[in-house]
Amino acid sequence: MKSQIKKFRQKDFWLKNFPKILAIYWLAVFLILGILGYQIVKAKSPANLFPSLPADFLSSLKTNIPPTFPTDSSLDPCDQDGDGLKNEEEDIFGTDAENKDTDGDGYEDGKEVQNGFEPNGPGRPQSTLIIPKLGVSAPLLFPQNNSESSILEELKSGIIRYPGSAFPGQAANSIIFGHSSDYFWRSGNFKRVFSGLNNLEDGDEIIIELAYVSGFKKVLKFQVYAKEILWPIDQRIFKASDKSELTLVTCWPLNTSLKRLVVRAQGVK
Ligand SMILES: [Ca+2]
Ligand SMILES: [Ca+2]
Ligand SMILES: [Ca+2]
Repeated sequence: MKSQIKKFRQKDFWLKNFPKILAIYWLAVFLILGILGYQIVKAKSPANLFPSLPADFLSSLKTNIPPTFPTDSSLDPCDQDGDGLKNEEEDIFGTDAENKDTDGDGYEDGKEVQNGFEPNGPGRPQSTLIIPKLGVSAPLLFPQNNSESSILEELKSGIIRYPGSAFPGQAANSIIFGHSSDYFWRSGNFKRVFSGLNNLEDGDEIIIELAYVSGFKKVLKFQVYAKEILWPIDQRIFKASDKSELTLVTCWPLNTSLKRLVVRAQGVK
């Protein structure tokens, strides 16, 4: 008898509270859907193309990457004139290893190269990144500002060297970003320039052609040696190196910005 009363009370409880239970159920469903929707929109938002980059990213990058601007030549015996370019780098960029300011414009060779300027004359070099296997040939741009809006604007016209990382050919890591996908309504001819990056394998060639206003030209060759898929917050993306390296970075999987596909290549002489 007692158990019958108990069962009846339980049934009565569910009947009485059914509207409340239903309301709580749907509230929970909407809440979960809302959180999921927000996460998806957030992940795909252009404003979060670089969600991983902390505010102090640039300074951390500068500490991780070997210094390119030693102020005292005695710090680096390989940099004879103390302008921030090692002797071997001066050779690559056609500058004078015994003169801090080869073109005499008031800016040292190292600072001109690092900031994407011509160390042998006025202006900036035309720079092109070529990946023969993928049929990619795109202008390599050098934004001076590492804000997301600035980088996204530059990515409409090509691929970019991340500000603060090495100039290609310097004995350090040059970090290069390119789109693998982008919203259809956004302008630009390079929205999928790095969409085939996952097809690169060890030994594949990457070329950077530099054409300076002065007429000086240089072809830099690199070979792929590693490929990784990392979370955006993973600082290994910005691995330091004391050798000439390229790190190509793009959003992955395709049509998302959830993770980063990272292709590493080392300089070939
Ligand atoms: Ca030097
Ligand atoms: Ca020099
Ligand atoms: Ca100069």
